[in-house]
Amino acid sequence: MSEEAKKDNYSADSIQALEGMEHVRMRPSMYIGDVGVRGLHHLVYEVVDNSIDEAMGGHCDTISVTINEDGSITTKDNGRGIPVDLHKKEGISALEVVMTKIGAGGKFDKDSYKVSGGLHGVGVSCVNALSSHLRATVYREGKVWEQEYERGKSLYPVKNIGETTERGTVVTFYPDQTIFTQTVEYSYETLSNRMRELSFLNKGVTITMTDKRQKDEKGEFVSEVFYSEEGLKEFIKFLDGNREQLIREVISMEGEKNEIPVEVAMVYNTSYTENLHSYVNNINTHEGGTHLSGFRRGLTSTLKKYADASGMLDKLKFEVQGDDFREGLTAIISVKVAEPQFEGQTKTKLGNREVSAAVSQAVSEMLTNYLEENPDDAKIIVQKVILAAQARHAATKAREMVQRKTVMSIGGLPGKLSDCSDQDPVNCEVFLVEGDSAGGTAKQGRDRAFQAILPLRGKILNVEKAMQHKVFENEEIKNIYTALGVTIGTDDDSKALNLDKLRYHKVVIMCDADVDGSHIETLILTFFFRYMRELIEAGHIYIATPPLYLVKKGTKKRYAWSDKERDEIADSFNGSVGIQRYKGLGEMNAEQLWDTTMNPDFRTLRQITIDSATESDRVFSMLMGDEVPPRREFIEKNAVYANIDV
Ligand code: 0RA
Repeated sequence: MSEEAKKDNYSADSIQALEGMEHVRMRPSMYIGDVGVRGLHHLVYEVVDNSIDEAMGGHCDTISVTINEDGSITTKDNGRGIPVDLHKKEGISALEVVMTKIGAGGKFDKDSYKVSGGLHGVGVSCVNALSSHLRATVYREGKVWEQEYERGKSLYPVKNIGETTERGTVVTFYPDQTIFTQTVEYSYETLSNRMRELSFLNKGVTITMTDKRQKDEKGEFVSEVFYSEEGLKEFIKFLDGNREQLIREVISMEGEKNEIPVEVAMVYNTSYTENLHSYVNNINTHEGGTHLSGFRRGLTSTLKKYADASGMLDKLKFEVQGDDFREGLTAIISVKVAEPQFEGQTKTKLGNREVSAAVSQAVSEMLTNYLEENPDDAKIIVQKVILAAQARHAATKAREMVQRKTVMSIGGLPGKLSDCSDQDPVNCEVFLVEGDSAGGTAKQGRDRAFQAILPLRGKILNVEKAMQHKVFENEEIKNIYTALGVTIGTDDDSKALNLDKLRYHKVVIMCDADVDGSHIETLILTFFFRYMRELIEAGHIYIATPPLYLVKKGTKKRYAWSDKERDEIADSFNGSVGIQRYKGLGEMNAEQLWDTTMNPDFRTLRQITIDSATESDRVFSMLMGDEVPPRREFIEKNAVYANIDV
């Protein structure tokens, strides 16, 4: 048989597999969510999840992820290695089945405890299908095996390439540029945040993240090693590092309830925000679900019982509610569920009924013990709850005011809002503009058919430091609620935002391109993050990018958004040029503002997405909290919204 014929014959065996793989390439979003930045990073998580599975089964304790010089990714683990023996049904090596068959999932042994798996749990074959090239190297039972693939098709049968005393799997892949057309560039920040998170969620596993595209001051590749001895307890300390702890210790538990592994850690701090983060099989469940409601139920009932018995609530004139127990609470709940049912808009809400009771019981036991053993802290917690209840009482009134104003449609709109004429929210945009004067320019420059302007006066309230009722009493914030037309859920357990009446599908924050402007931008983002997170998650929040310079020569004019661009334009104009630096939006006239920043044909809007809820939480608490030194250090080192992936 000729080489060609052999190849054809070989691939004929795997026609079935290729069909599945072709489908992944045809409809990648069905498998990895999207083909943008998120989907690109998802490829890495998908491979690493398999390594984490090995670790959870006790077969692996070391994982590394490397961004190579050429932009490809290499993951390595010291697990059992993907099996390479003949897969009887398929008639090819098990390695090839794992790499080229969709839905093979990977594990054939029934008793293997597979609960990890990415958002979609699609397996490494998906990564292979979406890579222009992939190489899998397996170290197993004394031998080294290898196979390479192009766009999911194997280039040759699995071959033995040597001997070894090691164990594990190494995968190197190049994301396919014809699939990931937007970008194939990996963010070290994004990947390392996820690796850190995974190390907290899987204590005892060493995860090394390296970026060979960058070197540090010492001339070494940028690299971090993540290892957590105590898991969630340390995760809480990391998250709350910028907040002042109210009780001595992080309260934590780990165990199994009704055969469901449950881990919980929590602490109270002096802030007024509630920070609950929940995970199922290492996936952040943004929309919560049964594990979160189980946590809430367990927390409320246990604390309420304790508070009632303590007599401290006797003087209170109204009932304490669920919310009151969670003010200033930071908690992480992590459960492992064999067959998770994910629901909700982004499929990040756990639906399994049985999990609720398991978590609720676990939390009750943990808290009951803690309160008994730490009466001083118990008292501090109850006092905090009472204060929260009193503040909520005041806040309810303020919130109802916001609510009432929002519900009134015509005439209820803020006086400062210059609305657009189109009534269809899908077409409409609202610009939140810093200051009345820039607001005036924007009002002149806009296309009034679909663009509305809401000027905000100076610095808006720092919601990170304010109690809830102060937030709802604030004029600028009330204006934002009424202008956007969103209302706040009234049921006790959720302050969920109602977006049904959202009046604009694009909400654009437009601030000066200077330090003050970026501070205001951060304040507004903090507000959206803490009070209207659903708007960010639904992709409605954007940042406008006004230019920094106008380069002029005679009648030739061009705008520049960076120093580099300014110099390039100046060079291209050759000869002496005039350069105008825009310090603020106010320095542009209406036409310039339209041309550069508001006209949909030419502007660049940066959409705000939440890359990692826990990391955003940490950064906002740092940027906006009381602890000034870390904030300064952070702002000096990074862009203000470094972790909000825009
Ligand atoms: C299939 C079966 C087994 C392990 C794996 C796949 C596996 C996949 C990956 C991907 C990256 N690292 C991995 N490590 C293991 C079970 C192996 C056995 O039963 O010996």
